[in-house]
Amino acid sequence: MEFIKVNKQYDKYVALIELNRPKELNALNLQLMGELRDALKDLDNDDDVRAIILSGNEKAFAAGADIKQMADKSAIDMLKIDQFSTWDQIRKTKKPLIAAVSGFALGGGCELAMTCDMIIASETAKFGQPEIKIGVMPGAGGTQRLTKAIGKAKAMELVLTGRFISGEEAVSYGLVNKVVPVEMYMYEALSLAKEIAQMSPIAAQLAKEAVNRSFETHLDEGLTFERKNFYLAFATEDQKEGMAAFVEKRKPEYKGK
Ligand code: CO8
Repeated sequence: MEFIKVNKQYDKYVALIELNRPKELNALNLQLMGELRDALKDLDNDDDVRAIILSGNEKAFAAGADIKQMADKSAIDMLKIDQFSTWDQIRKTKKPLIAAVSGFALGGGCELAMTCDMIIASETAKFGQPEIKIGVMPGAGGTQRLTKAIGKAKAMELVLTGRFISGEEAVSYGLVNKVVPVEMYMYEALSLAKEIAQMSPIAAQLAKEAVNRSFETHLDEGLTFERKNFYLAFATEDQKEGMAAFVEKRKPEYKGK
């Protein structure tokens, strides 16, 4: 891996992926995105991983798609490159995925953070969709996910002006779970990941799928999907263990079975 670093055991059951193109502010070129897709697939298949943190560095989570790589491309080139199939695979990651964002999360960087399940931000974080300033528009879900996260009025403002918002603002709009001082954001993301990693990993996967379904379908179908996943949870040993532990007043030991 050239443009990402993967630590499968950042903590017990918690893996960390760091975007690693610091000189380019982690601009998301095609190779980086391919590496990220492969790493997530690998972690998804690893029973020793129950939650994944995705981070950049203090200065940049990611400053967007690699503008230099796209600048000369025609519409047909972009169609043939079909980079969004990679994004679609990333979106299908089954394990809980937490973005730990410091510095710039712009354009594709903001979209990548929103593709994650939760966002922890540092006080220095800057979120934005500045594509309009370079003559294009968001293409990796920005117009959809940002609108669902923060509502039409604010999303329209950010997408049409390219303005950045701070971590504090992002929390107040519901885009971000929590904002903390820069020296704390990785710790905070890890605390959240560790808490989730204590749960049954199958229950976490089923619950994640069901929450995501609420964005993709109407209520009736979403409720049916939720119920099926709820019933499926009763096929696991973890369900027996979790409920027995409650009755016996002890801590559950989940095995992911
Ligand atoms: N692509 C390529 N290189 C970049 C990018 C980028 N998005 N962002 C920064 N860099 C490079 C700069 O060119 C510079 O390189 P060099 O030293 O060789 O000139 C280096 O990173 C450092 O950047 P700056 O000197 O500009 O640093 P500043 O601190 O002065 O400014 C900013 C930081 C404000 C973040 C500024 O770099 C900037 O405006 N960057 C571009 C932000 C942007 O427009 N992002 C949206 C890109 S388009 C997009 O994301 C489309 C998404 C849909 C498709 C997704 C597919 C992956």
